[in-house]
Order: sequence, then C-alpha cells, then structure tokens
Amino acid sequence: MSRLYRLLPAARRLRIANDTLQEASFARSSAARIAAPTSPHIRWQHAQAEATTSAAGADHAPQEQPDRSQKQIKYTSESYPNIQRDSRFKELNSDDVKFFKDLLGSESAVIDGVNQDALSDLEGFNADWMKKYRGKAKLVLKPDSTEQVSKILKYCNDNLLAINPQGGNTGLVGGSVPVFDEIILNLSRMNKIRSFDDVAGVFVADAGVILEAADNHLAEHGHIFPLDLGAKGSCQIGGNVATNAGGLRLLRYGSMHGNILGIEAVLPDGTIVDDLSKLRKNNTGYDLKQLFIGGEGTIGIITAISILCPRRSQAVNVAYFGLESYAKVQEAFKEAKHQLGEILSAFELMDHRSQALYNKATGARLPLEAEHPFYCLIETSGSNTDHDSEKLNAFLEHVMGEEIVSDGVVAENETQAQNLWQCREGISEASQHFGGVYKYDLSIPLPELYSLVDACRDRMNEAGLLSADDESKPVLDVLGYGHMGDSNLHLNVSVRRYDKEVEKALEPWVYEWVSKRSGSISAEHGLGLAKKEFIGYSRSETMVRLMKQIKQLYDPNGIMNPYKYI
Ligand code: FAD
Ligand code: 2HG
Ligand code: ZN
Repeated sequence: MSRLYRLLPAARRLRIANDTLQEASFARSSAARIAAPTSPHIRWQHAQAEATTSAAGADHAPQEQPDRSQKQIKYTSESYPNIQRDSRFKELNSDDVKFFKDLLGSESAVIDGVNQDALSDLEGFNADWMKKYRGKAKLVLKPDSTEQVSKILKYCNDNLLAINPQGGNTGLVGGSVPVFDEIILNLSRMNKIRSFDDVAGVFVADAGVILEAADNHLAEHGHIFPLDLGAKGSCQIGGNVATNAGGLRLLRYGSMHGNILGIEAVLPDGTIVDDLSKLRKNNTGYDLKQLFIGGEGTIGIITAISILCPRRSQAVNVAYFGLESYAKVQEAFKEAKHQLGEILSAFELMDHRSQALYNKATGARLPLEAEHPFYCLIETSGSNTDHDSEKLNAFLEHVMGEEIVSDGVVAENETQAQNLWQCREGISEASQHFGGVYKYDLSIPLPELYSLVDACRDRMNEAGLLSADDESKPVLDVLGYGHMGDSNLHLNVSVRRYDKEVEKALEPWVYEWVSKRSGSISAEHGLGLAKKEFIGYSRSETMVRLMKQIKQLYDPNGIMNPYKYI
C-alpha cells in the first residue's frame, strides 16, 4: 500500500494533495514532493475499488477458543441464579420426540438428546458466540418448511413446551440460546431463495438463508442486500430481521423497519401469518409485520421475508484515517456528510485501543504506521467513478488541509478495501480473544458518545480492576468503536475472565450514564437475556406495559423465547 507524503504548509497543501489524488502513480515516484518536516503526514492509497460489501470471506461462525471450550462455559442457569425454570413448562419425553421425528421425517432434522446422549452434538446450539451463555436444551429441531414450523409450534403450544428460535446463533445478547431446556428451533434448513424481481429490486427468501449467500445472489443481479455486518458468513436473514440488525451501512440504506416489505411468520398456536407483500405502499390497517422486526422470536417464528434491495454501486471507495481527538472525528463526520452527501455509505469510528487489541489478537498490520488516538473508516458508494472521485478528492483535500485528519490511506483495490474493513469488523472478535468481554451497544448523542469510554476506563481503574499487564486483574482494556454515522457506540470491556466484580461495577452504571443522556441501552443488538432487566432505562413504564400486552396477545402461554426480552 501507498507511501508517505509530507504536505507543504498552508497555501501549497491543497495543491499537493490534489496532485497526489489525481496522479497517484506519478506522485508515488516523486520524492520532490516531500517537504516541510513539521507538516502532517498523509499516506495515500487511492483508486476505485470494485463494488463490494465489507469483510467478504470473513466468517465469524461460533468457534472453539483454545482456552475456553463450550463445555467449560458456565450454564446460564448458574450465572443467573435468580431466574427459575417456569414450572408450567412440560419436560420433554420420548413421545414428544417421536412426534417431532415423524413430522420432520429426516435424521438430520432432529438432534435427540432425550433418548440418547447427544451432549457434544448439542453444545454448538446451546452455547452462544461470546461463550457467555449456555443452555441445557436436549432437543434441536430443524424444519425445512413453513408447514413443519406451524405443526411444531402448535404441538408445543398445546403441550406447553417452551421454544427457543435460533438463526445463525451470532446474537450478542444471549437471546439465541436457551436458558434451561427450551427446544431449539433452528432455521438453517429453511434456506431457499424464493424470487428476485430486478425491476422493483424485491428479494423474497426463506428466513434461514445466510446473509452472505443472500448478498452474493443479489450481486449476480447487480443489487445489494441493504444490511451488512461482520457476522454475515453465519447470521441468517431471518435472524437479522428478528433482531432488527443495524450494521455497517444503515446510514445509507436505512433500517430493517424501512426495507422489509413483507413477512411470513408462524404464531405460537400454529397460525401462518401470510404477509409476504412485495408492495412498497400498503396503507391498509396496522402494519403488524413491524412487531416481528426486532421481536427477537418472542411472538412467533419468521419463516420468510420480502425486502427491498437497492442497486449495487459501481464505484466504491474506502478510506481509513488517523485523527488526534474526538472533536476532530466529529468535524470529519460533519464534513463527510456535507461534502460526500449522497455517496457516503459508511462512517465508522475506532479508538486506538480497539485497533491495538485487533492487532494484538490477529497479528494483522494496521494501515497507518504512527499511532493516533482515533481512527475512522469512510466508505463512499456511487454510480459514477469520475463524479465520486471528484467529490472524494475535494473532501480529502479539505480534511487534510484543515488538519482535521492527520494521516490516511485510501484503498486502491478490493483486497485493500477488505483489509481496511477488517480492521473495523475484526474488533468484535478480538475483544474477547484474551478471555471474554462485556459488550454494551449504545445509542448516545454524538457530542458525548465517546466520553462514556473514558468514564468507564476511569471507573475500572478506580475500582482496581484494570491492568494491561497484571494477570491478576480481570480487566485487560476498555475499548470504544462503532457506527458513528448512527450515533451508535460499542463499548467493549475486554476481560481475562468473566468476573462478578466487573459486572457489578459496570451495571447498572453504564445504563444510568446512557439514560441520563437520553440514549438507548440497546442500539442494534436487542435485549435478549442480557438487557431484559434494564429496558426501563430506555423505555417508559407505559411502553413496557403495552409491549407486555402484545406479548400476551400473540403468545398467551409464553412459550416463545421465555425469560428474555421484556
Ligand atoms: P441468532 O443469533 O440465532 O438469534 C438472534 C435472536 O433472534 C434470538 O432472540 C433468536 O431467538 C431470534 N431469531 C433468530 N431467527 C429467528 C427467526 N427466524 N424467527 C424469529 N426469531 C428468530 N448486529 C448488528 O446489529 N450490527 C452489527 O454490525 C453486528 N455485527 C456483528 C459482528 C459479529 C462478529 C457478531 C458475532 C455479531 C454481530 N452482530 C451485529 C450481532 C448479530 O450478528 C445480529 O444480531 C444478527 O442479526 C443475528 O442473526 P442470527 O441469524 O445469528 O440470529
Ligand atoms: C459491530 O459493529 C458489531 O462490530 C459488534 O455490532 C459489536 O461486538 C460488539 O460489541
Ligand atoms: Zn455494530
């Protein structure tokens, strides 16, 4: 990648930056351009990348960590001793299993730990991606049709058997795995793409289609799935809708609530809700599909979705900057919105510690040689290469000229773009690499967004819980990163081991801090088990009461994903 330029001061700065951008190859060989040793450093890689989505090829599937196998994870029922199994729920017996086996008719569709020891086959379904939550399910069902889902749910509802819906099991709030012995209803065999209309851009598919597979299919037709996230190789589109996932390009393409046109779902009593509309406009009554978006499997199982997918951009650019303060990050964001406007497709923030930990965990080289307190990743996606380059150049000139940005690289090809993206997307996994992590996914008004990270680090220090070197301290580091474009901070407290003292110092302190600033305690990951108790920090009593009424209406027996959400 690229080379280092020292910019001339004041008036000459812009011109040189401009030359650099327009004649990258010439500039590369021009030592004469280096001047003024005290000026800020700018390192360029610049060219059009192929249209791409982030981190292609990165698979964040649940995987064994060398030091913490699934069997070593504490059962959720032990880490949350205050949660008792609901005694109304029936315990599974051989007759129940026989019913399901006859219904599904295939060996691979049932993992039966009721009639035999299937512990190791069940572990991957019982344990979550963070290796923090672990259930005791003895049965996994993998239906392959909506009718099968309907019959399973009706049987469970009639017999008071609790159900845990599961997609790709990449959720980060403990919602995707059971607390006790709930049956896991896994959607992975419902993975057919049903249709794509390339005129209207409407994609219809089963809920169990992997996000990356959906996006690859759309790429063949010149379109893009309007959601992208680091777990795309494992998470399912049904799971994405059930969590109302946000991801890396929400600022450009909007949320699931806006893009989902229709849903097919099954209610606990077996009713098939056929609302798989392909219409953009349909003002005929309550928009009930919205309840399933972000419903986290508490009122029914999503079996298929219909979603609006935009054209894939022809011209994609990815840039990675180093900045000296959070104030400069905010200035850069303001300028990006002002100057890149309609082509801006991502604006991501990473602090130095998150990048250092990513580097330590993966050994991957960071894009910039020097250390900066903050980094930003900016992506533009447009339809006209020349137009986009012109806009991007003007933006780069400005942020460099004004010394908003201290150093930066621009990807020259798709591989480089992916590598830059990986520096951002790899943080989530790196954060738990050295033991575990306490994750907080927060909406905070931008001016104060990063102050929480500093406050949290201070708090960990004051409590004597944090040390980079001292192995006896549980906390390794406190990191801040996230979707700056959506005012969404990911606060990650990276730990050597899970420790109640750390949890006590963090909760409810983090939630109080956020609530005081009128933020949200869950921006995009949902409530699951982790945030259930804390919903009151973001929602009023009235709102919670209304939510409970909806739950009661759709799931009167409470069999869907019990112990979680509200
Ligand atoms: P699961 O984890 O299996 O389930 C999540 C919840 O949805 C559970 O409550 C489950 O019961 C329910 N559910 C699943 N499928 C269905 C269904 N068909 N019907 C009804 N309920 C269902 N999230 C973001 O929002 N933005 C990100 O940028 C992001 N990045 C991530 C990066 C990494 C590396 C990882 C590991 C996770 C990331 N996540 C992110 C979190 C996670 O990937 C998303 O929440 C994702 O949408 C979950 O999809 P899933 O198929 O894995 O669902
Ligand atoms: C991301 O944006 C994900 O990388 C995961 O939402 C955040 O792991 C986290 O805290
Ligand atoms: Zn995120």
